[in-house]
Amino acid sequence: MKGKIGLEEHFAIEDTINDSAGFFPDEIWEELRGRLFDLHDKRLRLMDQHGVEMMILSLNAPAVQAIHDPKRANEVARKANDYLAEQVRKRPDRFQALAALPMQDADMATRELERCVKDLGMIGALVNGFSQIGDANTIAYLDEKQYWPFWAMVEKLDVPFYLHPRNPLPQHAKIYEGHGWLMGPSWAFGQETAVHALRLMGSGLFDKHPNINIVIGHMGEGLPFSMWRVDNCNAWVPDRHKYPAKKRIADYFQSNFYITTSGNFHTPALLNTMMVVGADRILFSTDWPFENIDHAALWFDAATISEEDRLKIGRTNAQKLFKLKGA
Ligand code: GRE
Ligand code: ZN
Repeated sequence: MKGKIGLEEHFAIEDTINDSAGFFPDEIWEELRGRLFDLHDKRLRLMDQHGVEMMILSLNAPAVQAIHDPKRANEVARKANDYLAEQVRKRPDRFQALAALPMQDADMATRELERCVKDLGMIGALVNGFSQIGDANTIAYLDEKQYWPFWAMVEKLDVPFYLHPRNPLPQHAKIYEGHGWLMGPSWAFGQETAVHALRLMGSGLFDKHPNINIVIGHMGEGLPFSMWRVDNCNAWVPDRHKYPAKKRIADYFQSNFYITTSGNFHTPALLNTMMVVGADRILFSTDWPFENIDHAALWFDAATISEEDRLKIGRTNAQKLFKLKGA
């Protein structure tokens, strides 16, 4: 399929590049390092080869979320955002941008989001899970009350918010001790992000701000498969669930969430996701440079779905969600 749009597609700057090391053997890291810095060369060539018309770009992970000092987090976010905006201005037909945000300070994050959207022309934000604030061990999740004024701005600006994975802190990762292969994209990323998304759904945030659109990657971080059980576990027990939100968790999942195919190029997972949220809420993505464009595109182009759904998932859903030209 030609004209695909991807929206979990990363780059890095000098200040953040090393956050992506450590997930890969040295020789692979050399390749990835180059891929993260490159925008206009190999990246565009591969996009051309595999029918990807546009990448909506975002900074690598955890990057700004792991900079404990709020002032420094703000500086690095601004630097990355200014750089990205400058690159997008060179090829707005091929690249658009999601803002990195210093969530260490909700006011700062709100101001930076507004600046990125209004002054730099960005079309959304991407945040890497919880933020470390003041020291390595003090963390905040995005459902916490300090962030609700920030969410009011997300709704007001009407831009999608991508909730991207990061690893849990070591003290929250005891279950993975001695089983390091489960950290990162194989399992811990998805677990961390799924719970974070469930916290948002149960918090009542979407009752107060029903027009917020959250995007999650990796075919929904396992949530489509588990959503029925989340709402129905022990359904014979009265008042089994107590959370601030008014509706079933699945109601928010189906109204406030979009899901991308990033890093999960598997047709049974896609079909399950289509059955749970529908083809209108699923969007093609690769997770470049951590996954290969050819793996994503060759799978997606041949996946056993209708051509109508392929066009929606590959292109038109993204055009609509991000109000891109041609929508
Ligand atoms: C990602 O962005 O999803 C990612 C990383 C690091 C390793 C693998 C991966 O940030 O998929
Ligand atoms: Zn990613």
